[in-house]
Amino acid sequence: MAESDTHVRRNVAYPYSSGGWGSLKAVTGALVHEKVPLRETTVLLKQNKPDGFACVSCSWAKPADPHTFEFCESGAKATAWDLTARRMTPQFFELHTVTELCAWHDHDLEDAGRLTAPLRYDAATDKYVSVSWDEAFEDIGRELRALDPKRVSFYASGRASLETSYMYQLFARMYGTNNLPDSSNMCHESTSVGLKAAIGAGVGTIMLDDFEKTDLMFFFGQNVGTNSPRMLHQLQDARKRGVPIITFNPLREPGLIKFANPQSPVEMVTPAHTVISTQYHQVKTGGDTAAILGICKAVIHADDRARERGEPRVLDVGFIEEHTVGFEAFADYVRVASWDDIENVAGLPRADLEAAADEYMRANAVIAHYGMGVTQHRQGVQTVRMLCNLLFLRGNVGKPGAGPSPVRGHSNVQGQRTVGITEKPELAPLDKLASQFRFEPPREKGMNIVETFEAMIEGKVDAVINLGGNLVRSVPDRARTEPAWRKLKLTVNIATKLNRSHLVHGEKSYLLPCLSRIEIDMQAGGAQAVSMEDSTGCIHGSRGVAEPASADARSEPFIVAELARHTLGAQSTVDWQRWRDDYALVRDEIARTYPETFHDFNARMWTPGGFPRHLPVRERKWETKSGRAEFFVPESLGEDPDMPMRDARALCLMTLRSDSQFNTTIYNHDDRFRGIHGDRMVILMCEADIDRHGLKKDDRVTLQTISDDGFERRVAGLRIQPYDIPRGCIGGYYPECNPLLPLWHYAKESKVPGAKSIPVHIVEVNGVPRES
Ligand SMILES: Nc1nc2c(c(=O)[nH]1)N[C@H]1C(S)=C(S)[C@@H](COP(=O)(O)OP(=O)(O)OC[C@H]3O[C@@H](n4cnc5c(=O)[nH]c(N)nc54)[C@H](O)[C@@H]3O)O[C@H]1N2
Ligand SMILES: Nc1nc2c(c(=O)[nH]1)N[C@H]1C(S)=C(S)[C@@H](COP(=O)(O)OP(=O)(O)OC[C@H]3O[C@@H](n4cnc5c(=O)[nH]c(N)nc54)[C@H](O)[C@@H]3O)O[C@H]1N2
Ligand SMILES: [Mo]
Repeated sequence: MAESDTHVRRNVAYPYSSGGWGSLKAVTGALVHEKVPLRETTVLLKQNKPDGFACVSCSWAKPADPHTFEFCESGAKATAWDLTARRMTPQFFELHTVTELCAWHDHDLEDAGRLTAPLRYDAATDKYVSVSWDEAFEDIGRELRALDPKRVSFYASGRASLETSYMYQLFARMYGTNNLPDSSNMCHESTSVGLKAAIGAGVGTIMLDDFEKTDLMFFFGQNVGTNSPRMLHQLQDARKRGVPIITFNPLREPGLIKFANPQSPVEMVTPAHTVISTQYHQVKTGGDTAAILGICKAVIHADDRARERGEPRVLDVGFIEEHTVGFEAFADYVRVASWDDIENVAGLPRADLEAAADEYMRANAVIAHYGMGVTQHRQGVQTVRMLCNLLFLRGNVGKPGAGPSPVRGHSNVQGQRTVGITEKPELAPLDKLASQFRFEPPREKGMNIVETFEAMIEGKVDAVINLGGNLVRSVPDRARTEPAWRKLKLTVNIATKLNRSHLVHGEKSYLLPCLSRIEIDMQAGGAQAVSMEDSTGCIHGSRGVAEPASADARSEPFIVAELARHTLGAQSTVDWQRWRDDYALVRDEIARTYPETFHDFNARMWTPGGFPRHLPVRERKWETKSGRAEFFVPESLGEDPDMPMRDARALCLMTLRSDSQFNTTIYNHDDRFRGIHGDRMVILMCEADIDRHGLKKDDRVTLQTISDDGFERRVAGLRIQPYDIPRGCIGGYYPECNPLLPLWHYAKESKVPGAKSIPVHIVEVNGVPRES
């Protein structure tokens, strides 16, 4: 208790809470900035409603009985960004060459508005020029037919619907490749690999009603206030029931500290904020394996003592015996682990970890939420497995109010994998697709993101098709990946707005403007709806309500169907035109391929709250190698192998999001929650490190990645901002810091780039080189 109290008191120093008046002001500001007409602002009332559209921002669950305003600041900004009154017409492109647009800031590119008509890059004028849809589809089809399918990659960014994603993977496979990289390759792939091995399902197991039944929640490396704010509703209700929340995060994140609910008038007019985290542990970056090990050590120690004294056991012995393998080896490892090592790597005192363990042992049902702070590390998969170890000790999987909760990113990133977007052939129902569509799908492994870019650098990729995304900005190692991208023969971009990856283009390049799913999607078969899967594995329908940004933009299913039709021609056994006109037919096919989850799909897609995917682990049926939940012995305490241990000047850089961005889309240059305004070229550093490195607040530094591969990776002009963060750890923004992240610095089992632990040196201060 004393532990919680001190943490609660420390919160007082933080002026920013998530939600509250600041949040409402930001939403209104976004609508005004985008010049959204008043009648369109009512569109927000349809956001995340059973008969409305699923928010284009994060993938958090949509409740069956939504609030009147079932949106958050981030979601409202994302909606305003799509509803904007601004347009990037072909006339705009007549006025600006691509070289000229390259000099624009990323923010200004997207801020110039929605793309309205299909465009083709014209090398003679260095401009994007108008092209008819038919010409575009015919030319892209012709180009693709002339290429080797193994040298073409089909990227999916995670926003496109289940219908579009299913069509997209089928198109790629009929064309002849499993090269289906997606954003989860940079995101929760460590979850897909780690959870699959541990519990037999690569997704989280909790649902919304588990929040009503849980006794304790952990947060490891997930910034809920910024990145999944609607979840604050459930957290706040749980806190009102007295449920403790224990957070592990190097940064003191205001969004994890307290919450002012903009939809609760009482909290808006009184300063009484609800405390979110009852314990807040500022673990060192990459220290989570060690921290979790410390908690496990305290739990197993307490159980050993209880056994000796003949007291009730601390472990859920019934669960461990009936449902798991590997417990003894794990327990032996934990018993001999040294507290000194644990404290050292976690950067936390033993007493803090014991305090967390005490709460854990008191709770009968525990949820572990986690995000990029866990997955984007060299040891990301191992940490996911350690989290499972911790949950297994007290049977916290497959019972009400308990389970792992990887909080997903893009609004349908989990769903696109569910319907076949994967480069791993064993994860796709290839035999099913073969018989359903009478073709022979490719059987060899395709390329994920890192592999696509490794191959591109070696000149082994000819074309990339982009269903959303901005890879030139989102992938690591910009100085190596951007020139490789420029050498592609063909880049095809299905997008709502112009971004850097369209300007840094291949020899041939097309820009195909699509509708946002906020918009009414009228096809030959009438107004169409689509569907997505949220972070809790529930599937929802989504129907657009706003006027389309342009009569000449097309829906994503339309564009994918036409690309497939023009590329595959008569060899295709699919009637793409019928699918294009009526997405219900696509849902019928999804139901045939995946009957356990999607049976009666068309009838069930409007179920309030969504319908749950088939997930046997919720009933403690483990689809693992052993048929049981698998304990795991970590190979190390989690130290990053690329971090030079004895180099006192080395710093560990994590790349972060602000509340004013959605990935590479920068709404503005503020980070309201962290109290940073007008500047994203910032390095968060603790006062002790500022002194130790002889720096002052607002100094501008150049960072250089520590590596011996012969490449110099630098980012200059980063302003020093004092912040509450552990010594040796610093924070910067994604994507500005991506040039520092080497392509080979990834989690070895999942190939997720280690964006949260980049080893760097300060090599310049205010333009003056530092002695090395
Ligand atoms: N508004 C908004 N919402 C978004 C997005 C967005 O950009 N903007 N992006 C979407 C996407 S695609 C994703 S994947 C999610 C991302 O959402 P999150 O998973 O929250 O990802 P990040 O903001 O990158 O960082 C997460 C947190 O990890 C902490 N952290 C860093 N290193 C460590 C570590 O070693 N250990 C621990 N315990 N913590 C660490 C950071 O301090 C930060 O608070 O959000 C989605 N939602
Ligand atoms: N250093 C570092 N790098 C990271 C991360 C990090 O934390 N640190 N995070 C990683 C993560 S978690 C992710 S998910 C990736 C994301 O990486 P990407 O998927 O490459 O990037 P996004 O910024 O999500 O894509 C934005 C673009 O999508 C297009 N778009 C927006 N809405 C739509 C739509 O409805 N349809 C279509 N077709 N296009 C649309 C717009 O043109 C917009 O410019 O980045 C990763 N990279
Ligand atoms: Mo993500």
